[in-house]
Amino acid sequence: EYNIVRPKGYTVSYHATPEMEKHHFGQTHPMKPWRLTLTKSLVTSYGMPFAMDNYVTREATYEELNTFHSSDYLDYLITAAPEDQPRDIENPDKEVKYNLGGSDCPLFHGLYNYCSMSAGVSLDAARKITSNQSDIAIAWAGGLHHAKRYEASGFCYINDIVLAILQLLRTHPRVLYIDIDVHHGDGVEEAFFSTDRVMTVSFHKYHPETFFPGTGALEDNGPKSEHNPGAHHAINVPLQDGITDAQYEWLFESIIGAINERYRPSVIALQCGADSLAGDRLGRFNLRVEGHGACVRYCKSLGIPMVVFGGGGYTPRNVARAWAYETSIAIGADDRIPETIPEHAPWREHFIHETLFPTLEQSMHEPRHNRNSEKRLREIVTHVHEQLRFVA
Ligand code: ZL4
Ligand code: CA
Ligand code: ZN
Repeated sequence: EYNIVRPKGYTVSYHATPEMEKHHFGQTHPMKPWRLTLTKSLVTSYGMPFAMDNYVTREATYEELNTFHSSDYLDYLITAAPEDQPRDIENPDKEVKYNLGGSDCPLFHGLYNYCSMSAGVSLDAARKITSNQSDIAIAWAGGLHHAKRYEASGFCYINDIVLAILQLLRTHPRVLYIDIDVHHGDGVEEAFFSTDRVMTVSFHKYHPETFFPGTGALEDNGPKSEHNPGAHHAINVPLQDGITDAQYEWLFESIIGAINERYRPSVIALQCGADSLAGDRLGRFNLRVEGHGACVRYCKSLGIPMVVFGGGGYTPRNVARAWAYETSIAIGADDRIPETIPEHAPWREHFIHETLFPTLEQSMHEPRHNRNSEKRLREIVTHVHEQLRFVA
């Protein structure tokens, strides 16, 4: 009814599984897998599935997870039960095995299923790119960028992005990884520290003492040990509270534009964490859905195949808005979908304001003070340009 048709000349695939959405991290935990249900329902209400190839994916196998994660860690993840959770009210973050069972990465019923589902979605998306069956593959259930080879971290247990990039590397010489989650994409950065076939770029709030995970300084560009081909292939864009759409879009286009010219990636992996939006429960920025989506539009305009992942996002109605809007950008329907949340959308009552694009005032009681000076943003761009001189 909104005249949503398949895009001309390219294919978009949408990868999901309703299985993932039924899992719970715990009543008050910020991560709500249910936000994926809300996203899917908004995408469907706008009629977007008509314009895409839609896949319901299977769980990733142990062998697939093992291409990055250690067997010791996976074996524990399979068998660890919520009963193994250290219940210590005095000290909820007491030392635990593989960082599992604390308040950030709780053990919950069906945890292994949740993890292998998320990884399955991202791997499926990456495979559609490597087999040339899709040009933009969407995996909102993925994007769990903090997980390490042998350890869970920051709500992430399995690094589906690393697994997907390993798949992309089978047919692509150079992968550009871009991360617009408000947190530093440390797990993905670290996994590819020693190769020049993956360049990682993370935009994030940086404040080592107070903001997780505390890494990702401007000067951290990959270990500069002798003969490390991966040196200079990690780019970090450390930001402060309150950055606006205009500043973020300028930074994003200056930096990604320069990287694209110099590095010439053959495929892009874009993590679209929605906790960089204004009004996010954990976030600190003043981005609107339009500004967040502009990053997706810019990447698409480069005309390179792309896998699009989810990630953080702790105010579910805004996560659904951003990822539905970004789905519309992928299929080229962003100028055709109405700004008002469809009349017939289930869950419509969750969208307090009935628009896809809430204003800053609608997103939060008081917009955050912007602590990013124009001078500092120019310094960041200059530093990135200097790093790129080392890139062959
Ligand atoms: C919570 O309310 O900064 C977990 C986590 C659980 C329920 C009740 C338990 C109360 C906020 C966060 C105790 C909570 C103590 N519950 C949490 C150093 C910390 C140790 C844990 O978007 N405490 C750790 C991780 C970050 C820390 C952010 C972002 C993931 C991603 C990709 C991960 N961890 C201090 C905090 C709550 C909770 C409320 C919380 N945890 C906020 N920030 C963190 O990049 C998906
Ligand atoms: Ca980031
Ligand atoms: Zn995040």
